[in-house]
Parts: sequence; C-alpha cells; structure tokens
Amino acid sequence: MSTAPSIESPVATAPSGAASTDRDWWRDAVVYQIYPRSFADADGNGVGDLPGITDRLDALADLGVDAIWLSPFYRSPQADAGYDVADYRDVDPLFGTLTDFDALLARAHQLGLRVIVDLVPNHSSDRHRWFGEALAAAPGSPERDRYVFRDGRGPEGAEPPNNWQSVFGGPAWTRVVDPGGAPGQWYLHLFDAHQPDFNWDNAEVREEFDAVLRFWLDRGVDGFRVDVAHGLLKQAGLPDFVPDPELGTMGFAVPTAEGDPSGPGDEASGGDEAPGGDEAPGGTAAAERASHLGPMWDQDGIHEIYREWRRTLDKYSPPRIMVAEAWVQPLSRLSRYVRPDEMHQAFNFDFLEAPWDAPVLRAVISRSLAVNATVGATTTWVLSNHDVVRHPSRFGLDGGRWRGGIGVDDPQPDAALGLRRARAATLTMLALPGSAYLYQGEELGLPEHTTLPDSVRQDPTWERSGHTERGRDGCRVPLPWESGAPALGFSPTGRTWLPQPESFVALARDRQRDDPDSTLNLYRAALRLRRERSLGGGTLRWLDDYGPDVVAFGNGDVTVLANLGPAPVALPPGDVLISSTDLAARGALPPDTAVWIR
Ligand code: TEU
Repeated sequence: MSTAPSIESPVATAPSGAASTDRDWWRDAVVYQIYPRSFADADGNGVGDLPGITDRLDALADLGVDAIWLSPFYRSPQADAGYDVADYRDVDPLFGTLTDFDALLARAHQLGLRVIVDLVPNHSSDRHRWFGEALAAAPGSPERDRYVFRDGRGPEGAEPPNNWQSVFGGPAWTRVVDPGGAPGQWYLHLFDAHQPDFNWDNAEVREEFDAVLRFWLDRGVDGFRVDVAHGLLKQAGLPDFVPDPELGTMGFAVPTAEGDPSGPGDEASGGDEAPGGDEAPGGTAAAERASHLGPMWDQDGIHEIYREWRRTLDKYSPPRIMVAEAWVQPLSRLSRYVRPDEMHQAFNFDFLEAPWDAPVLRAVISRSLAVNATVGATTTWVLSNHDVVRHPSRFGLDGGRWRGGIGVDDPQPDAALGLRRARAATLTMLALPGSAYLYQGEELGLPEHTTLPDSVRQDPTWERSGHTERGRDGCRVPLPWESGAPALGFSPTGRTWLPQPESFVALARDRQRDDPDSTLNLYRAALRLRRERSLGGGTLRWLDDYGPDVVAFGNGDVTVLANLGPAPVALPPGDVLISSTDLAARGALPPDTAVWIR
C-alpha cells in the first residue's frame, strides 16, 4: 500500500470552466455522487464495488462532470449501508481493497475527475474496536469517554438519560449489559443503535480523526463530504429536547417564499433581490425557533473542529476541500460552516426541499446566493441524493414529498409530469452560479422505486419507525446500464441487492446514448454549455418581465427561463441553446419547461 504523501497536483488538467482555477476548482464544480452499493458490480455478488466503479468511470468523464463523491466504502457491518464505519482506514471486502481504491483514484485523476470521499465523524459502528473496548470497560473509564455513555434515569436507571429520539425513529439511547450480565449504562446514538455517537469533547477522538483525514489525503483524495456535520457536539448536560410541532424530527422546516426559516438573523438583504416582492423581510415564529434546532444539533463549539481540519487540509496542494452535510436553518446559521477558515461548501438543502413553485424557488435562490456572499463562499445546488425521494418522483406528486420514501400503498407519482418538471429543474439548477451536486442515475431521469416489496427493505428507518416510514431504499436501486443485459448491466450474474423496477429498462444508459431527446443527452449538453459559458462562475441577474410563474434570470450572455405555471409564456428573441422539453410552438415556453437563450 502506498502511503507516501502526494502533495503535488494529482490532476493533470483543470477540469472546470474558465472561471475556476486549480486553486479554487470546487467553486463552480459539478460533483457526481456515486453510491457504491448501486453503481456497478464487478464481482457479481449483487452489491456494487470499487472495481465496478473504475470500469465505468469513462461514462462520467463523457457526461462532463468535474468530480465524484463516493458514499462510504469503508469496513462496515452495513447496518446503515456503510454509514456505520468499523475501520476508517480500510475498504470493506464487499467493495474491494485499498489497492482497488488506489486504482479507482488513479483512473479518475487520469480522466480529469477529482475524488471526494465520505467522512463519518458523528458516530462509528458498534463493531468499531473502540466501542468494543468501551463495552468491556467500566463506567467512567477513558474507553467509555470516547462515546457518550450515561446512567439512566428513574428507579434502577431503567429510563433513558434524556428524551432524545433517533433520526430513524425510536429512542436515541440504548442500554448496555455489563460484562457481569447486569443492566448497565446507556449510550447515545442519534441514528441507528448500531451507530454510537462519538464524544467530540474527548481529545483522543479529535486526534484520531485528524489522522484519518491525513490517511486519505496522503493517498491523494481531493476532499471530504462530512456526514452529519452539524451533530458532532451536544449541548453540555444533554438537556431534554423540547420538540417544536412545526418542525420535524430534524427540526427542519420546508422553505417558503415569505418568512421561511432563513428570515430573521439572515444577512441576505444586501444581495440579489427576487422580483415581484416575494422576498419578505421578516420571518415566522417557526423561523426564529429554527435557529435553535435542539441540543443535539449545530452547537457553536463545532466550528473549532472544522477550523482544525481546515488547517490540516491547507497543508496539501492543490487545495483539498470539505463539503458539509449539515441540516441547519436558517441559511445564515448554515453559512457559518463555510466561513473562510472552515469548510469550502455546504449542501443547500433549502434548494432541494423547495416545492415546484416559482416564488419559493426565486426566494431560495436569492437567499442562498446572498447569504453565501456574506462569507465569500460559493453556493451549492442539489436536487437528489441517497437520502431523499428522487426528484422526478418528488415533482410528480402533489406536495412533493421529499423524505420518508414512498410505498406501494401510497399515492403514486405521475411519472411523465415528474420527469418533465425534473428536467426543467435540473436545467435551471445547472445555469446557476456556484457548484452543483448530481446523484447517480438522475442523468438517466431515474424515478424512485415506489413499489418495492417491504420484505426487501434494508434502510433501518423502516424498522425503527415501526413501519411508518418506508425509508430510503427506493432511491438506492442499482443503476441500469444496458437494457438487454442481466440486471440491466449492473452485475454480470444478474444479482442485485434491491430489485430494479420495470421502468428502468427503457431508461437504461444504452437506450439513451443515441437518442438526442434523452435525459442523458440533456445533461451532457447542459454540462457542456455550462462549462463553455462559464455559468458556474457567473453572476445571477433577476429578470422580472415574465410574470410570477416564471423563474427568469440572466447569467453572462445566457437568459434562463423556467415556466412553473399552467400557461405557455412568450419567449424573448434569441437563439435557443437548450430546452428541457421540445419547444413545439416556436416562440412560446410551455408549462414545466426551462430554456437557455442567447
Ligand atoms: O444523513 C443525515 C441525516 O440526517 C439523514 O438521515 C436525513 O435526515 C434523512 O435521510 C432524510 O431523509 C447522513 C447520511 O447521508 C445518511 O445516509 C446516514 O444514514 C446518516 O447520515 C447517518 O450516518
């Protein structure tokens, strides 16, 4: 294994548009999320793996993305699909070996693709060596202090130490059995019981993660996606959570055009204003409360951790980056994670959650750009990932349900309408200044698998919620590559860890490659134009001549219009560079369609 520091540029050519340089490549990058279980399976066991990814990387270079982000492939019992890490410095045999990882990295760099890996610092697996040591040690020992162990409340300590709930449902505490067989202390797990939370007040934990960062940086990775970046520190004393009926388990409110969660305390007012007066100055009561999501999230001390990590990253050249997965509102609180000496980017979940509604979309875009500008950070955009309902299905449902999954007995999305809107949403997103994150399969227009048999579900959410939330399996189904091959080309043996829906046949990559109207070719063309016209490094100018139902803006020499209303809208003069659906009536933009005009 090669662990020699590689601090010179691993990428031969600057892969991004004219606006970015080697030094700030991420600012306008399009990053493609690979979910290793479901991308491509080389060894035929039905679960995707690293050699499968390496074999298929050409398809991503051809698509025109700048970087890939790999969801976890580390040693893990897979209680949460790899987000339960047992060894942060090794590859799980399910996915391959460290040598396979090095080969993947080398091939990606050869193709001009940067590689971001997932870092899971909030919790480990319960099979991590440290957790085994903690269970074997006595209460109050240094071994237990690496995690969050507490005595229970009530007689015999039989009640959990506080009222916190797991994000996946059920209590966030599990009681251990002492080596002698007696009931013992409780440990905290904000997610599954197999994912004990680390104690980030413990110096050993901090040292360990600095070493883990350096392990992957020395191998040559270009950055980290930081899982649950808002969760590492908990409020001192672990006080009970006082739930807010207006906010979900995560304390997260769906954005609106008026006072959404980013209203008060939001320094957004100096930036681009949305037209039509839909940028209301104040905020709702829910908005004010949203800045205090609960004693387990977004604690102020967390930022010192990221400053330390940043100092480590900055020793490497060209710059390695961190992107925060932080479910934090309002946006002004989120922007604290991307101050100049902290992370480079944070996922923009307000954008992902925005319903198909022009005033809301304009407001979210305005606020995002303005708030990030206050800290000099680039804004990111994202529509899908491995935790949410895929956007073609979300937009095909009234109300756009984005989390919790969809089951066979739920209302089923309108697939054609959803895909039409999804293509328009993507085309709008790819014209926005900043950086965009794509989730594997969205370039094929893949829908959520909404009729998976419950018997095959693997997301712990399904069990932990007492079968009230289907969970996230429906967006994690193995990709279709070749329509006529076993498992649609995912696996040579035809095995797949989740069944693929019938609709994937017609959406297989080989069927789309030569079809000029396919979603794949829409993404390819949009990414090429985005790069040629440096849209990622551009500046947004709102245009207010198109009425309330149209999201309309200029970026460089491109005019972008997205019609979210029910009636066609007259197009301005100019050349159509690309449109999300066929513009049958020349001069008019049909409903649920986006267009770039020059
Ligand atoms: O997700 C964090 C998280 O909060 C999500 O669980 C989110 O609330 C939910 O999925 C929305 O439907 C990260 C990972 O992305 C996720 O896959 C992991 O399960 C989780 O952390 C625990 O590591």
